[in-house]
Amino acid sequence: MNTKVKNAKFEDLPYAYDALEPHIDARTMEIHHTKHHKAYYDKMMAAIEGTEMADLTMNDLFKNISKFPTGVRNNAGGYVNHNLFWRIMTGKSSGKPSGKLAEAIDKKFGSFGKFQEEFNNAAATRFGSGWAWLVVNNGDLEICSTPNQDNPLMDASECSGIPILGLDVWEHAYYLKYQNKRPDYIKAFWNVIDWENVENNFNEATN
Ligand code: MN3
Repeated sequence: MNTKVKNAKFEDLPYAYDALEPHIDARTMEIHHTKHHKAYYDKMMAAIEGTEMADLTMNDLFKNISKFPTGVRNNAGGYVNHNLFWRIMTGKSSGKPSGKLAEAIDKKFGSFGKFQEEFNNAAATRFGSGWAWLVVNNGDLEICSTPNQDNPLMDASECSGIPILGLDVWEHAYYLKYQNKRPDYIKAFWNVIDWENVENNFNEATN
């Protein structure tokens, strides 16, 4: 987020497209990354070229996003949201958080199970396209959701904080395998969370 927008890179996934099988299928991952994510990136780069936005850090762009065109909000959001999404998943999930993050979840939500319930609810009830988030807001964990490609770091976002875990609930993220059954996709997501990376995000956000 400290990189200048004009220097943003479109990166490969940190694992193979089939790494999250059977929970998230390879075809979905490949289309999601090479078509959807790539399109957000390309459109963002085209929109910022030659403007004052190009020299802002991504962080400053998000903090001032309400001043800029909606197309930038949508495409820069899509670019950044997916960067986070890929990195908080793995084919070798530990299944549960540990360390300081586990303690903070228990303290805030009562138990890991209650945390899951609340997160599932945020993801299932987000109408239309959007994201469910676990954020650190003023040092405290919160669950929330946003429409479209909004990110909690944007000044115009419905929820605020530093996102440490995000779930894409756009139909393109699950329709090939789960069709209209978003709750089944949400349930499957718990099998592929990279808790080590989420805990790193938590530690950075609470520093
Ligand atoms: Mn997506």
